[in-house]
Amino acid sequence: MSNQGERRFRRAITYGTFDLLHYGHLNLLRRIADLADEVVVGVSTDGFNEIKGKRSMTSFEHRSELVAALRMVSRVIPEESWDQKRRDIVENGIDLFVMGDDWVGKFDELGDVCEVMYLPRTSGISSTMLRDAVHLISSDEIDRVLGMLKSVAEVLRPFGE
Ligand code: C2G
Repeated sequence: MSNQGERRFRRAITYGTFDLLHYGHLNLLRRIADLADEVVVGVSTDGFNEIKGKRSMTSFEHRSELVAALRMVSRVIPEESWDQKRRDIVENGIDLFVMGDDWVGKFDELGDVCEVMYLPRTSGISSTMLRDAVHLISSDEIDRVLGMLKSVAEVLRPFGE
């Protein structure tokens, strides 16, 4: 963790859905906090998720509460549209815009109002992976439990006759 002196920027911003908050999100926010004194996060609203074509397991309220609870996050604002970034940067006195490098190049046009940086994504984890794992476990798990219940019913049947 860099000390106050090394931080090159005053206030950074990043945006995202942050569904099923995981260590990939945390790694990004931690690295941003190493670069800037304050970190503002634009959390995508449920309505904007629809525009992005993204389904999230948890609501905007829960996703933004979790992000706001992180020690390195100074403030959370709603992300409702693709084109609010420039206004957010100017209105919030942002001097650093950061995204994971799956977005590399996509926001370079903001370079005239602040520094634009893309940091490497954390490999091996994503909200999609976690979402799929939850669905996978639930269907497999249900099948396994149903099988067990059927076996128990078979054993008990003679006693019921
Ligand atoms: N991220 C990461 N490592 C991961 C997963 C995500 O560094 N393993 C980063 C992404 O690159 C992004 C941020 O975490 O910068 C949030 O990721 P998502 O919640 O998936 O947000 P996204 O759908 O990329 O929305 O206007 C910008 C959009 O709202 C970004």
